[in-house]
Amino acid sequence: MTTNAVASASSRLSEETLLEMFWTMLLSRRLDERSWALHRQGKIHFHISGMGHEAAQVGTAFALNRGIDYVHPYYRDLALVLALGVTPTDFMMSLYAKQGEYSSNARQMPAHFGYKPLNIVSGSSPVATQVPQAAGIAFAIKYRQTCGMVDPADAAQPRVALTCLGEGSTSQGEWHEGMNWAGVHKLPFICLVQNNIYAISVPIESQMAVANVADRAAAYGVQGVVVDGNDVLAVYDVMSEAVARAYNGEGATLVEAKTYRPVPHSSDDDDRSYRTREEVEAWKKKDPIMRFRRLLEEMGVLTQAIIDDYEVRARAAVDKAQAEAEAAPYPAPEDALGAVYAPVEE
Ligand SMILES: Cc1ncc(C[n+]2csc(CCOP(=O)(O)OP(=O)(O)O)c2C)c(N)n1
Ligand SMILES: [Mg+2]
Repeated sequence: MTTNAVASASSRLSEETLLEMFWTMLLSRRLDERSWALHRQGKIHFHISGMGHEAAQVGTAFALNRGIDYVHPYYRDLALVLALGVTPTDFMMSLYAKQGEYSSNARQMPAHFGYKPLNIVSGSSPVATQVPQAAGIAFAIKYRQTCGMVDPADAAQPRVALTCLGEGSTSQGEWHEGMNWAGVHKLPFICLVQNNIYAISVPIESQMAVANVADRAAAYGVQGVVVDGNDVLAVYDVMSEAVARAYNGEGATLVEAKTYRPVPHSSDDDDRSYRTREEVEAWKKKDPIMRFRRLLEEMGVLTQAIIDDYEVRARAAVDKAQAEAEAAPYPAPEDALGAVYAPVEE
């Protein structure tokens, strides 16, 4: 094939889309930073961060048919869900656990993202439980497309189910079960492993005896791909191929995005106990937002004036989200007793 014939999907992105990707990554980072500050001020009880993972997540979201495909995220997926349509106010409402919170009326923990209108499926706290659930959704997609008993328009709609987790969580049995199911049934399924080399304090070498999570794909009969998770366009390219594979009935893909978490695991972790400051500082030179910024500047797509404008708008969006969440009431205490069991019909 000639070079032209293999032109990457990202080379066809418009300047407008490239800027939208950058904006989403920046907004996610600013929202994330504010969330840490709110926790340290004692205003919210918990935050778990997506910092450092923005390229892996935004590159993924932009390769999907957003609102049509199903996404079963994990707790680090703030940039992913923002790209899918969750708003900063939605997120702040969950941090503050306020009445009317978008996913569960404040019953779910923050960062357990779920939003039915956007096909975002909320997960449970035990890690990797989302994998067999997402493989089940992929099975349902394929069943609807092939069983001939459903709405023909729905059956004709190409769809994929995507789920995310960290590399440490691939040690859980659920991951293997979900991957195996996806391979056996050749499902329209993508598993994105965001490999930040730690599971809280446990480094990757204590977690697995192979170099890459994606090396295990062969054991399930699915395609395995390793990608630089700090390069948003590289992620977009491999994800675009994985989505095309799913849409074309060619089966599942395991994408491993290599990245880093430059902050503690959560607001309740102190990472100084298990890694050096030098390691964290070295990572900052690979920050995915700085990297994308440099690329877009070189391409002449991004200017200082645009960045200044984005910073002002991101700050305004985060301020507004915080103000709206602070002003909202808490749910009534008796709300905690409802929405667990179906009402008993007298
Ligand atoms: C089954 C289970 N065991 C332990 C935990 C506690 N826990 C929450 S997140 C986490 C680390 C997961 O690490 P990784 O999968 O690498 O994802 P990362 O947080 O690094 O993105 C652990 C051990 C849990 N939630 N569920
Ligand atoms: Mg990890």
